[in-house]
Amino acid sequence: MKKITTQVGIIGAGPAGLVLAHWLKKHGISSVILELRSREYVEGRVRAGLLEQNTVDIINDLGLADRLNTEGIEHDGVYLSFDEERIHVPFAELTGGRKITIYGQQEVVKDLTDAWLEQGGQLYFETGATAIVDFDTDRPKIHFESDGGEQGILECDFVAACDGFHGIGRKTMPKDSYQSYDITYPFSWLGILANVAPSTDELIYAYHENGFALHSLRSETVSRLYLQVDNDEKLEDWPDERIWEELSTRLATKGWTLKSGPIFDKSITPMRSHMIDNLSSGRLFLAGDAGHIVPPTGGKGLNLAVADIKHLVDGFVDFYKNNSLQNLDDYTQMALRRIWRAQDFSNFMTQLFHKQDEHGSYTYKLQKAKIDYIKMSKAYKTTIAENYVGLPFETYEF
Ligand code: FAS
Ligand code: PHB
Repeated sequence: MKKITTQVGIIGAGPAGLVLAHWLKKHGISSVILELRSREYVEGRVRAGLLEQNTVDIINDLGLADRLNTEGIEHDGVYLSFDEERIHVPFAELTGGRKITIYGQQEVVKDLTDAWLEQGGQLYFETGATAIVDFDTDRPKIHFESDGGEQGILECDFVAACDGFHGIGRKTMPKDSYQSYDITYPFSWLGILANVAPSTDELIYAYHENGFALHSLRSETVSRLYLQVDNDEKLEDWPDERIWEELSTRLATKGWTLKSGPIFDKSITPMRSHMIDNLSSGRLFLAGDAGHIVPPTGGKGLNLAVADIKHLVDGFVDFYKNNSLQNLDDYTQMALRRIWRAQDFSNFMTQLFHKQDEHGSYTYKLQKAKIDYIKMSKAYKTTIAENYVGLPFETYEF
């Protein structure tokens, strides 16, 4: 039986687990990461692409942003389209210069994994955590099994379950220690990556009577686009021509054309809002998708995972530097404020831009009323702007 010891045992080498490992190292706190999947799989997984100002600042503070700062694409604003009419929200102007950066999640994962291994960091790929025990003591243990079937135990002071929605972290939490909240939306996102220059300088979120569409990007030569589809639709129902046709229709506006090109990645993602209102039990702490899922319409998933880590690191540093558990006891409270903010904003954007009822219905009229108010109100634009770029951490210290 393989035995490993460390200060913080981390389950999952996604954005949450990797940022945590690097940030703890910066404070001289050791950690070991267990990752169920292979390095190729984790680095090849196509997911988010929108980084909030806070996330970019944190990766820079960790000294891991060389490629992000050269290849990431900064945006000052976003286009909101409704019934083929487009308005612009200049969020840098409305938030004192805060911006978003478009940089693929898998690029973030590649950069942080490369740096962690180059610095001699311990990261076991194809090694799944199978059980978390003794987390009600001061020496919790993570039982793990590597792909080759080798069993092992990782003994530590704290367990950080950064193992996503399907991980064992949340499943290990005592059921009576939290309340959970769930919404599954009656639609999904069909997402594509295509080798074609983006047809827009900033993102376009579009409501159309055929359904939602989003024009995002990954570089000057790669576009990332999404379409609202019904939950029972399959990729085989969507040949490339039909995808480009529908994108052109839904993103249409006078004097603008969508360029199409070869699609090299296609996936359908269900849309859900999920969270539990307690992120720790004893020495077990949850962060990221392990504790909460938001629909991607607000671009919050990855950013919320990184924000949790800021509060968790505050807790671990307080323990190892001041021998105090105060900040760790406050972890859930501090993280929940931002999580509910992101839940609300992501739900708002999802309700505003997705087709949910007949065109012309009362629901549609309310969506239209919101868009008209955004058009006429600087205050409303500012609300959307500050939520979209992400509120500074100090805002939540009330
Ligand atoms: P992650 O899920 O990224 O990482 C968890 C890791 O834990 C995984 O690598 C997993 O293999 C590992 N793991 C699980 N169980 C384990 C075990 N027992 N032992 C060891 N390791 C284990 N957000 C957006 O903002 N925009 C998007 O467009 C967007 N698209 C998405 C598309 C999809 C299909 C999904 C699922 C999510 C998407 N998201 C998007 C949200 C996404 O970005 C997440 O919020 C982000 O990955 C969360 O990061 P982590 O919490 O680190 O979890
Ligand atoms: C993306 O670029 O993948 C992206 C951008 C904004 C979103 C969701 C996804 O709201």
